Amino acid sequence: MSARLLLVNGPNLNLLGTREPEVYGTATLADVERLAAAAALDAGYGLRAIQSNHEGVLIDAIHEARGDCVGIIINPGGLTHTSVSLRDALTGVGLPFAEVHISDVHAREEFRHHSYLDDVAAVRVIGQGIDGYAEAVRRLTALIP
Ligand code: CA2
Repeated sequence: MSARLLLVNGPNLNLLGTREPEVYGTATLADVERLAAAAALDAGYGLRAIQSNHEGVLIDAIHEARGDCVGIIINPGGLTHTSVSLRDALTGVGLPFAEVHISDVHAREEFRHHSYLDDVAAVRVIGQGIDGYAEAVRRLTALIP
């Protein structure tokens, strides 16, 4: 069986494709998960995907990736800008991870400019729409021995 990646999408990303197409495009979360799984397969990896609107559920999923996955691709949604606990979970499991943002957070409100993950992420992909997930898979898997 091939090694696996964990794809984590945080709060409100289940709304993709339903609102704010000018910011987030028209693709759905299912499209994102399909795209990332295809990129993982191309790179020789399997992929497990989770989305939750609950910080603790995301943290539990990150903990469970230890021993099961070799890397994590995460779009933490708004928790990017608020959550020390999510950062601690990611550094705590010690897996390399890619931080993805669909929109260009640096071109938006100032409160989106700060990330609690930016200095510990192995890869960051920002403002490339949903294609950024595939790019993150490619760049992260290139770093995994
Ligand atoms: O650009 C990104 O991917 C974000 O991580 C998305 C978060 C936002 O808080 C970050 O600053 C940047 C928000 C996700 C909400 O997604 C929606 C999608 C469609 C409709 C409404 C919200």
